[in-house]
Amino acid sequence: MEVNNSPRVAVIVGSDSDLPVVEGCIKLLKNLGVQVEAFICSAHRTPDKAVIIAKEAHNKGIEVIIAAAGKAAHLPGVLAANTILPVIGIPVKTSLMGGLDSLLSIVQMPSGVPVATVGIDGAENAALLAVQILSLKHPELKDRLKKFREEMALKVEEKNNALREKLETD
Ligand code: RP5
Repeated sequence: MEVNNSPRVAVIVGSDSDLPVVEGCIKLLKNLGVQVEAFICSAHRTPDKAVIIAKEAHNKGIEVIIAAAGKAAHLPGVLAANTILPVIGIPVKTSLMGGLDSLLSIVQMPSGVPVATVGIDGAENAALLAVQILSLKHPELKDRLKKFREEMALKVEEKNNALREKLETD
């Protein structure tokens, strides 16, 4: 049963310690007009729940799953194994290995079960990639993505102008 026609994303973290990493992701998704459903769920500490969330996601109207995890970061892969929805993995930076452990755990999926992996702590890119996928079905998101890119380019141009002005006056 589909809940409504609004674009909807699930953001799932492996621990509450991952929450600061996904705050920006959730904010950006909401700013772009995407409904967010959030869960704390561990592939290792609550494995049954991870399977249930993945299996029920489609029927709840979720169209993309974003999953952030650190260390032996198996959450995105476990979710991907239990749904055909696209799963975007965010490797969380860790104190011992800087997030390389998380990155390799998420990106090196076996052939047949992909996880679209963004950079370490790449929460904003995860949100944007999710919205780009959603925009194929929800055309209103295309205009918002274009506006986001234009504003981003404008900010770079402003910094460029400020730099050039500074060099001229130095
Ligand atoms: C992973 O272990 C979580 O995604 C988290 O990044 C990491 C550490 O979890 P805590 O010990 O902080 O709960 O499952």
